[in-house]
Amino acid sequence: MAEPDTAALQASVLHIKAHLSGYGLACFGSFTIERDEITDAAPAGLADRTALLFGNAGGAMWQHFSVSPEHGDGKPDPMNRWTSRVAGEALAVGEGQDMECLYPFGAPVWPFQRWAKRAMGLKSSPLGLLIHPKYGLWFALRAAIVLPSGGQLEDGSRQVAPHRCDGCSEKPCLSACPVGAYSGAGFNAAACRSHLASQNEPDCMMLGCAARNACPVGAEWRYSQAQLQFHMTAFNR
Ligand code: B12
Ligand code: SF4
Ligand code: SF4
Repeated sequence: MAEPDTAALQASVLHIKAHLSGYGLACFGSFTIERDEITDAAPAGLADRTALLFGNAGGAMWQHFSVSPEHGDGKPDPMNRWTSRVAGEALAVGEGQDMECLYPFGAPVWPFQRWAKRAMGLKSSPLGLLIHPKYGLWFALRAAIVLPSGGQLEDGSRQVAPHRCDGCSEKPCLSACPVGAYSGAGFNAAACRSHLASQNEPDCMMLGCAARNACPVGAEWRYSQAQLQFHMTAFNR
């Protein structure tokens, strides 16, 4: 197969980024898909291809999602359906022929955190969530758009982000959970869920995970109460 035209690809990528930016979804950088990350259920030919990672930080995406038809239609997985729709539109607008869109939901389970580490130079916080030097814990990954085979972008620069947890001696995130769900042994989802289900514990469901809220980094990017409640409800289904 012929190598894609770099100028045409750059133009296509600019359209895709602009379209997604209009929905509060930012491009967080690019990475290469490694062979051992491909599962049997994956579309063929993804190995060694460059992909762009898209996600949300703070409340930018919520402004758009919260007024979308998906948010109000009462059907399951509204944010996943909204994401698929707007990413599909972006590929159409950008004439993204021979591109694939991969998502952090559904099957197969793609290693989005590993990809974000490569694309953005991030590291994990003690909570398992990646921490960003500016947005703290208040960002998430929504889609990876895989460029055509052989497609390269001119701007392949990578930054290694400072890891804010290194300079955080008190680590308030580790002592804020009332049931100690975060420990050196990983995240105890069962303990968290049973606490969230107890009738006299409205705080995390109303205000968001106390451990995540305890982190001082990027506090100004914290999600709104409506967005926090939406994510907590989705987690606790
Ligand atoms: C399965 C899953 C969960 C499971 C188990 C997590 C686990 N122990 O691995 C459960 C349901 C518990 C979970 C919970 C949450 N999750 Co989750 N989850 C995933 C999912 C779908 C797959 C992870 C996976 O198995 N990857 C497979 C391996 C091979 O890929 P990997 O990148 O190498 O794996 C990394 C993770 O497993 C991670 N990890 C290990 N332990 C833990 C523990 C926690 C709590 C998390 C979040 C990650 C994590 O470390 C690995 C190496 O970096 C990812 C999306 C995705 N496709 O990546 C989101 C994802 C990791 N979750 C995410 C989030 C935000 C959450 C929640 C905070 C949701 C919420 N309420 O908003 C909660 C945390 C609980 C809480 N009280 O709030 C984000 C993390 C964003 C970030 N800043 O890093 C992701 C990337 C989804 C997204 N759209 O951005 N999650
Ligand atoms: S409270 Fe400190 S250790 Fe915990 S996530 Fe935030 S910066 Fe990292
Ligand atoms: S949501 Fe509440 S119970 Fe669950 S891990 Fe966070 S602080 Fe702990």
